Amino acid sequence: MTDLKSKIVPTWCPGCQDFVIYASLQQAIINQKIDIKDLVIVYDIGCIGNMADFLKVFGVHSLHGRSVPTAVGIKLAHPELKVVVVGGDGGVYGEGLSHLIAAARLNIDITVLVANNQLYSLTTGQTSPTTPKGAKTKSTPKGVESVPIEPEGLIRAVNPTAWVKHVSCQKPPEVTEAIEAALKHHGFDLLDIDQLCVSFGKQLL
Ligand SMILES: Cc1ncc(C[n+]2csc(CCOP(=O)(O)OP(=O)(O)O)c2C)c(N)n1
Ligand code: SF4
Ligand SMILES: [Mg+2]
Repeated sequence: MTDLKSKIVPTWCPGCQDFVIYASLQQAIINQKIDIKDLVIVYDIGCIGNMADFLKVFGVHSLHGRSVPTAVGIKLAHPELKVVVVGGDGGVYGEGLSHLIAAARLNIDITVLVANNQLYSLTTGQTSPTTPKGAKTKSTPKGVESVPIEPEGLIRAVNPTAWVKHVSCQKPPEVTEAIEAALKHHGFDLLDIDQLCVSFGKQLL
């Protein structure tokens, strides 16, 4: 696994479950014997997007909410590449939701991995589209009034053939297994990964 790590030590908070996704993704790439020259990872912005600095693979650290269209562009230009998105719930389900739906409807052959901590964490814990109703966050001190979006159902509604799954960082082997399955699948994949933000999300437990 040292081959896939960059020289930069991850800056995530101690105990952040982004470490689980980081390790699982590396393990899945190794288990699936993916040749690094055939892989591109497109990172969104946010704590999870900072993985761009910690992995030694070809990649693009894109804009907040624009990782999916960047990945779609790479895939259309180079269909032979395996293209993976690594983003957060704020970027992929918030600012980038219309791009996610468009890519899913067209069944673009990309793998979207979402670290769903139900918060905008890099900016210190504002509510995101998946924050549970009633939850108190920095931007909703009286509790979130709206219901959270449900990504799996949303994607299945626009593409019944899409590969969609939800796993939790509480069970790291399942995260690795699911990433491997997504990497093997042809067509659009969404893996929603429940991830605890230990600094701003303990009240969501
Ligand atoms: C277009 C744009 N809007 C807002 C921001 C500020 N911003 C940076 S990271 C972030 C939150 C990211 O949340 P999420 O995507 O869930 O990732 P996390 O930090 O939770 O891993 C925001 C709002 C930005 N960089 N660009
Ligand atoms: S703020 Fe939250 S999501 Fe970001 S690194 Fe710290 S624990 Fe992880
Ligand atoms: Mg988030």
